Amino acid sequence: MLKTEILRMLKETEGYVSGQDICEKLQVSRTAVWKAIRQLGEEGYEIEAVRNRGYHLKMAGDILSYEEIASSLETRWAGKNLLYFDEVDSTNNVIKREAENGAPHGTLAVADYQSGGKGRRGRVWKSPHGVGIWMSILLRPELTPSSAPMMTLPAAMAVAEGIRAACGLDTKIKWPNDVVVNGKKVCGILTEMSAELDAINYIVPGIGINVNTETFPEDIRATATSLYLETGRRIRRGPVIGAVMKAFEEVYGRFMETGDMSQLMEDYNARLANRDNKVQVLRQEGSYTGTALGINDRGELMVRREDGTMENVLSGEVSVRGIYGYV
Ligand code: BT5
Repeated sequence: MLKTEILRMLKETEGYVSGQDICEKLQVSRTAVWKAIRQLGEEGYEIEAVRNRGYHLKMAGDILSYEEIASSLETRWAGKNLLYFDEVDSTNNVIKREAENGAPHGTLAVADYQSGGKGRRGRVWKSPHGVGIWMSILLRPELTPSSAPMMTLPAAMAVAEGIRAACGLDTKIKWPNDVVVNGKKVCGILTEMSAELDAINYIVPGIGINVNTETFPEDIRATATSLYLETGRRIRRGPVIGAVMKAFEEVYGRFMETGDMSQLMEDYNARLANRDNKVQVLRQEGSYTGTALGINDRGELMVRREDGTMENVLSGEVSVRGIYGYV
């Protein structure tokens, strides 16, 4: 799309980009360029036009749009098929519908607002306007259905790495599906799938990142945080999406070489927030406490119970709570 390509050129250039250069590089008319620049202006980009010099993008605010995301992606397949919505019920639902209609591996749906954001087990994921990244990606891996829940783990690693690359902020992972800073949740992941008995049709990791949220509703104030609250800076969402997707391609590649966490285990455990912590494993059959030692190559959390016996906790089976707080 022309607007995306122009935006990409403007972002890559410190000074001015001449109208002539844009026309030549993108093989379009002056009028088409002028129209696209005007539309970008209407979307909120501040683009200076100076006679004989060309166009210059002033530091953009945090705008989320198709063009903003597309021009931030440096990936081979993740997000190549991109869908953007100002408002949607849940990007996981969007991707599931797309998957049923044959959308390709790597299709990415991003929304500025979700009216029905979902957490696990029917919980609600608060997804207000203008301050977060609510996105889901379609994966069609050749794996056995029992491996699918594990996909949450590489997704969490990609979020942690993407946040580090885009904002220089170190985060930890609370097994299996949260990314945390200072013991508070900055990101949650919900992985859904469709499978036959012996094969996966598709997997949908849905990622919610609180980016510029200033205050949270009362019920999650003590446990939730945002990139803005942790860095003290306004963060642009486009580059964070780009960095997370780039990191995701890399970790997904390493995951798929073996179809499990064996190559990622060490990096994952280095970022594990609950490592060596006392945890409470909440199961329907009854809960118990122990010490979280790290994950194994199946992505299970290895817990040493107080009587010394070892348990491998399967994600999706249980919730893990820190005894001294949320992590
Ligand atoms: C999760 O569930 O953490 C998974 C969240 C996944 C959200 C993404 S957004 C894109 C995609 N589309 C969707 O509809 N969902 C995915 P869980 O571990 O069950 O945690 C849910 C709990 O987190 C809630 O019960 C609240 O206590 C808390 N919570 C809700 N909204 C929050 C937020 N914005 N930030 C931090 N905590 C939140």
